[in-house]
Amino acid sequence: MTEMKTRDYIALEDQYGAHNYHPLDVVVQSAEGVWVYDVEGKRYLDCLAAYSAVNQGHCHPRILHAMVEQARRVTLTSRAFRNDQLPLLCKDLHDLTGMDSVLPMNSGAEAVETALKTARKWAYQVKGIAPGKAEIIACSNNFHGRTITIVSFSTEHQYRDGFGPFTPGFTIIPYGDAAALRRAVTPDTCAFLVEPIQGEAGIIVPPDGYLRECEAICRENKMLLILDEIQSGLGRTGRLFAHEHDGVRPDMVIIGKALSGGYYPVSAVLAPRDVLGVFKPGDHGSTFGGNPLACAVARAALRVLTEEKLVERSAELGVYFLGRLKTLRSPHVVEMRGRGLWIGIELSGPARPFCERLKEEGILCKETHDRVIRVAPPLVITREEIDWACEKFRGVLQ
Ligand code: IF1
Repeated sequence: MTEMKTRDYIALEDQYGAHNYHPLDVVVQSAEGVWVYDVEGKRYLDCLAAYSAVNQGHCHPRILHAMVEQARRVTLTSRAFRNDQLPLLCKDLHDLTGMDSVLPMNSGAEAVETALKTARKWAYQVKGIAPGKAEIIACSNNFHGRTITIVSFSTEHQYRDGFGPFTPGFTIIPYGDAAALRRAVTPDTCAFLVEPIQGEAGIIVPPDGYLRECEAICRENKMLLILDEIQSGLGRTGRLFAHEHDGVRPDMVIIGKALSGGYYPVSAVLAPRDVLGVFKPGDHGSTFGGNPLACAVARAALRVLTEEKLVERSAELGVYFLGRLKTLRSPHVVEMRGRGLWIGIELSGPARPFCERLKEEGILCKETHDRVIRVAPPLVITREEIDWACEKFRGVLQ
């Protein structure tokens, strides 16, 4: 076959791939920093960053180097044996976050499931809730992953349709309303799972002090505050964790995505020892969880985050980017909101056509919940690249 073109790749994927996504018709062949290149050599500014998994920028050389060097030594031992990378990652995460215990997993959903299992075990062992009665509260419009238990407490019809029967033991409350949390608590409630900023829901920033009030309610009712920082964490909102904007201290923090800089699925649950201490050997685990390659990649990804001051960049350039976007005058825009380099442009109508037009202009964005354009570039973006992007947004939105 002569050189394959975009349409040839799309045809192959259509023919042999399951159709569980509706991607933009761009076939990426390579990427570096904020830029991705398609099979025809066209360049795009990536304003999705793989849903904040490449905060460090695509193909960061230091993470690549760490991955290659570790891959030459050993990639996987299983947890039946120990390895020399996991202890170092646990120490690095302690030093970075102050949490004194780490349970490493692979995908974000696996880390969320791990946090749910921890909360239930803690309910029975520590809080003394009757076996099988533990309740966990979550918010409407949440996104925590795609397993059957996690979609059991999703409020998005499409994520649940056809996947029943569902896992019991979850209560849903509106997001951003601490009084609703207080009303939903029962003696059997063991935890509240929440995103500090709701990503998939459309970058919904809760009222100031919301998380602080939720923390107080959790303390008063002896229940665990579990924060899902898989997307909002690791610099995306201009702080290491989004919950720092509210100054709260969660009982469990769930991280993933940028924990590997996009090189490898790495996730983890961070918690005080008396919370993760509910697990005894054999209670929980996974084949790849805590493998030396994942840990070496994660250690390099965290080093890049801190040494290249990406959290500070996100804070400073996020204010700049949102400020520039807010000067746009467009009949289509209802609201522009966000925190750090995590911006949502809410439109009066479907966002997909605008994402298609932006693609033609060399910007890759993804609509979320039909009417919001999500703008979340890698945190290595420069002011000049933001200016270039703003001109494209102006051209398409005005
Ligand atoms: C898809 C959404 C984003 C997450 C939070 C847990 C997970 C995610 C806050 C699970 C994952 C990904 C999943 C991916 C698209 C993307 C997504 F559109 F699905 F909802 F980011 F908003 N908690 N989000 O954002 O982590 O198991 O995927 O590693 O499923 O299409 P995962």
